[in-house]
Parts: sequence; C-alpha cells; structure tokens
Amino acid sequence: MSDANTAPRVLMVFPKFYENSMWNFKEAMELQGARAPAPPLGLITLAAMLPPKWQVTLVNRNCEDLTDEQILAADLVMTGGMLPQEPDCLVVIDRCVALGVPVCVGGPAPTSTPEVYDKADFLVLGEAEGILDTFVAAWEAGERRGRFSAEKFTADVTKSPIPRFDLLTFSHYLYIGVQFSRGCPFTCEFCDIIELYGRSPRTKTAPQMLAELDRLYGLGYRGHVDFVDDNLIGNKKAIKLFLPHLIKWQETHGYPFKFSTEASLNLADDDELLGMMRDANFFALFTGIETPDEATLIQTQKKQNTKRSIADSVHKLYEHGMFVTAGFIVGFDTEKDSIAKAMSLCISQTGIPIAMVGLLFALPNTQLSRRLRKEGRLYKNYAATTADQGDQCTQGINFVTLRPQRDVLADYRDVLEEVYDPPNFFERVREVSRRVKRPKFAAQKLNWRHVAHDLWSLLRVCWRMTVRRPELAKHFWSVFLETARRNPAALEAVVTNMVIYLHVYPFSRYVIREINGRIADLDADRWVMPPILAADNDGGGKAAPVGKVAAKAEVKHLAAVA
Ligand code: B12
Ligand code: SF4
Repeated sequence: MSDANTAPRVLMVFPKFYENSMWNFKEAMELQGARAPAPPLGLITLAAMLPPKWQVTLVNRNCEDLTDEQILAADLVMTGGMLPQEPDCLVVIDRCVALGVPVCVGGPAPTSTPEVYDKADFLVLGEAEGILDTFVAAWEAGERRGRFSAEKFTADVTKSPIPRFDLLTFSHYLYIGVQFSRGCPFTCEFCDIIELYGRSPRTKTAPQMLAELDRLYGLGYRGHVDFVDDNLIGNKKAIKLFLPHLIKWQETHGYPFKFSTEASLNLADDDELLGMMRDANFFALFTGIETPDEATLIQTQKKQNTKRSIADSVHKLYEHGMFVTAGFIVGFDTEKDSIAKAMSLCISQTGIPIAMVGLLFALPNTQLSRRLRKEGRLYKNYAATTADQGDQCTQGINFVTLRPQRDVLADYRDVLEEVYDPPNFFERVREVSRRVKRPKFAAQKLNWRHVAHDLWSLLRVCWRMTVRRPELAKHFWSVFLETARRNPAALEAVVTNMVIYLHVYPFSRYVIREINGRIADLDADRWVMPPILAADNDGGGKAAPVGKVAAKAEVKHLAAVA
C-alpha cells in the first residue's frame, strides 16, 4: 500500500454493459473476434490526466474478468461509465468496499445520478479536465473520502491529453474512439448530452487531434476510428478548419483509417463539409431522425430535422460515400395514431438498413424528465436500472403517455415487425448498394493483414447467412451478388449492415415478444402503474417504488392531471 507521499497504483475498471441491448452488436463482435464494440475512451483519457508517476492498469469488464487480487494490488480503484453500466459499476464499488480498497467513481452516469453511488469513497463529477487536479491534490494530502464537482461546461478540451491508447488491446474492439468536440448547439428535449456537455461545442485543435492519430498509428492500429463527438458538425467553423488537416494526414499516411461519426441531419445541407468528409474517408454516419412527424419534431425541439425531405437528406449522405444508421423514437406526446405507418414508410424511403427504433425513455437530468415530473407524469423509479434490464427498446415509456400506452406499444411493435422483416431489411440494403458512392484514393496503401482478416470474416458471414440463417440466404446472396457486380466499392457498407442485422434481427424479435407481453398485461388488467414522482420530490428518479396504484389507474391519473 502506498502512503500519501508515494505514487499510488491505480486500477481503472470499465463496468459491464447489461446484455439485452440493440447496441451490443454481438454477432459483429463474434465475427471479428472482438470482445466489445469500443474501448473506454473516458477512462483512458482520465488515465492520461493523472500525474505521470501514478501507475495505471486497466480492466474492461466487457472483455475480461476482474479478480480480487487485482483489486487488492491497487491503492485506488477508479470506475464509472454510462447508465447501462450502473448495475455492474455498483458491483465493482461493493467489491472494493468489502476488500477495503478506496474507490472513486465518475463519468456520465454518476454525474447524472450521483445519489446512486453514495457507497463510493470518492465521487468526481462532470468532465474530469475541470476537476481532476483538485481530486489528485486531495488524495495526495491524505484525504480518503470526498465529492468533487467540475464547473459545468468549462473544461478546456484543448488541454485534454492524448488518451492512453497504450493501455488497450486493440484486437478486443471493433473500433477505436477519438473525440474532437464535446457538446451540441441544439435543444432536443429528451437529450442529456446538452445537460452533460453543454450547448456550445468545445473543440480540440488540429495538432492535438493529429497527435492522437499519430499515437494510434505509431502503436500499430489500423482500420476503423470513430469520432465519438455528440455532433461532429456542432461547430461547423471548427470542423471545417480541421478537416483539411485530416485529409492531408490521411494522404501522407496512405489512408490507414476509415472514420465514422455522429452528426445532425443538417449536414446534408452543406456540400462543402460533405465533400471534405468524403475526402477524409468518412464511411459511416449515425444521425438522430427520431420521427417523421413534423409536429412532433417541433414539440420535441428537434427543429433542425423539419422543413426537409428526410429521405433526400439521407440520400445526399450516401452520395458522399457514407452509409447511414439512425435513431428513431416512438412515444412522443404529439404522435398520431398513424405513426407506425409513417415511420415504417420513412425508414423504407430513406433506405437506412439499421434503424435503431426505441421507445421514448425519459433520461434523468433532461428537459423531458423535468417537464414530465412537473406535469405529474414521471414514474417515481423512472431511471432505476437492474442488471437483467434491457435498453429503451424494452424498458422505454417510463412515464404516463398521453395516448393510451397500449397504442404506443402496439405502434412500436408494428414498426419493428415491418422494418426488420427480412425482405424489407434487405431491400434497404439494396438501396445502400445502389446509392453509396465510395471514393477512390490514389494514395491508399493496402494493408494485407487487414485484407486477409476481412476476407476471412466475409467467408464466415456467408456461412452464417446461408447455413445458420437459411431464411435469410436468398436475400443475402441476391443483394451481395448485385453489389459485387454493379458497385463493388459499396460491398463493405453492404456487408457491414448485414452483419449488424445478424444481431438486430433476432434482437428485434425478442423485443417484439417482450412488447407483446406488456400489451397482454395491459389487456388482462395485470399491469400495475408504478407510483408517480411528486412534482416537488427531489428523488432524482431513484426512489424505491412505494405502494401500488391500481391497474388502469394511468388513464384515471392522466385525466386527473389534465
Ligand atoms: C461512444 C458512445 C457509445 C458507444 C460505446 C462506447 C463504449 N466505450 O463502449 C456505443 C455507440 C456502443 C454507445 C451506446 C450507448 N450509449 Co453511449 N455514448 C457514447 C458517446 C457518444 C461517447 C463516449 C465517449 O467516449 N466519450 C469521450 C470521453 C472522453 O468522455 P466521457 O466518457 O464523458 O469521459 C469524461 C468524463 O465523463 C470523465 N470520466 C469518465 N469516466 C470517469 C471515471 C472516473 C472515475 C472519473 C473521475 C471521471 C470519469 O472523464 C472523461 C474526461 O473528461 C457518449 C456521449 C459523450 N459525449 O460522451 C454517449 C453516452 C455515454 N451514451 C449514452 C447512452 C444512453 C447510450 C445507449 C443507451 C444508447 C442511447 N444513446 O440511448 C447505448 C447503450 C450501450 C449498451 N451496450 O447498452 C449516454 C449516457 C447517459 C448517462 N447519463 O449515462 C451518453 C452520455 C450520450 C447519450 N445520451 O446518448 N455509446
Ligand atoms: S442533435 Fe443530438 S446531441 Fe444535439 S441536442 Fe439533439 S439529440 Fe442531443
């Protein structure tokens, strides 16, 4: 054990995500031999910010076990992550407490709901750049308990160090994340990004970003790099200044990386930016479409998606070399009975194969959860998380809906049934095959190790699609062969979407079964409405349910509220 004067041995632990999620891309990981989609960028950034003499090791519980010996060998355990990691994070805290090793938590979930993490010795809330020095000084002064909160949105990301990529085993991951900016200028009501990272995107400098890429390159990493920005184009001026440097870097290094990111749909309005992203080798983009209903987009304050053809916007992104995945949500207040049809049609017209359709879930610390609470519609335990819980696909609608809950659930189920029905899904992949125009880079160097690995993965995909899932075989081969013949450059995008489907298809069937179960409970009057969080209660959504409200009470309650 170190005393206050010697450098502590720090064990960083990234908690497990719970299993039932549309986002865990299980089959893709199996096919690629990976153990988790992405590494813990928050923890490795934190590791780089600690004093250099502190010795850091990392355990990612999604990739490997954590032993008591590892905990006992540490002077301090640092852990934390996002909401779906909460149950495992609490297990890690309990183990540290039981073994008598001080534990410090931080990251987005503890920042949103600190009351859940009371057992930890230290809480370091908010962006670490703004507060870690205070924690380190307290530790070095011998303090062994405390709570430290960063001032909101003031962390200077130009001071963020290069993350400790050296702590990672690259082969454990499908891709590696880097971050250029934090925050988003928009005001979507359900979003917690703007609460956690602010509305004024703060960006790193070009030399800083290139130094991160140099480090990854120097460590031998090649392939997929994800810009984990909340909205890469949140500060258009800054990204336009950075991209020419990125293009040059890629050219000089023979295009060792292909990039993905997340951006708002108004990217489609900016040809200059789209051209730069194509030239830097961006190949995939996630965007929040949420709903095709204009009135709902306005009500949920997502105005950037209004007054446009969503399909045309998405096709524009395809033309610039990127395939698109998108988020859709069912359960908004202003939704109409026709939403299932409208949403399925929108998804079909855009030709987005992987549409992450979820139920609206009021996250803690958002405008939405504050409004619902004020309106007396938020369930008391609305943010409770358990290890066997699913994501917002099965657990969404944690509040009293304005339309009958049964209708919302039925609409959601209908969308999932329609969009993930094999013929419909593969038709959308065909759209990708026809529309995506991948650029050719004269300076691109082939990495033969990667080519061999990709070919091996492709063989396994063909085998799975044909032998393991014979019901998909004819669709798969039809789209695959058409792409190989007409637009071979789009093969990677096509196959990637099909691989993700190997997880999303069975997962969507599982969600449909769960939703049908919820509907059956409502029909049989077995559903019991959870208690409501009082408008003036400051429980943060974590209070245990008290008492039970009779079935069908939701309707009565709503009538009373109205
Ligand atoms: C990349 C990403 C993912 C990746 C996975 C990342 C991974 N490592 O496995 C994917 C795409 C799979 C994913 C999925 C999901 N995600 Co996500 N994701 C992100 C994103 C965009 C970037 C994360 C990141 O790398 N950030 C960069 C690092 C540097 O920032 P950071 O993690 O915040 O770390 C800083 C501080 O928080 C702090 N810190 C972090 N850890 C610790 C620990 C200690 C001890 C201390 C002191 C400090 C500290 O120090 C760092 C430097 O300041 C964030 C948004 C964001 N801006 O962070 C959302 C985010 C974390 N995701 C979120 C959510 C809700 C999800 C999903 C449920 C889907 C969804 N959006 O609805 C799924 C669930 C996944 C599952 N399997 O169940 C929420 C979490 C909300 C919350 N309050 O916890 C976020 C904040 C955004 C959002 N609303 O979508 N996600
Ligand atoms: S565009 Fe995305 S990140 Fe920005 S406020 Fe809306 S949901 Fe949040």
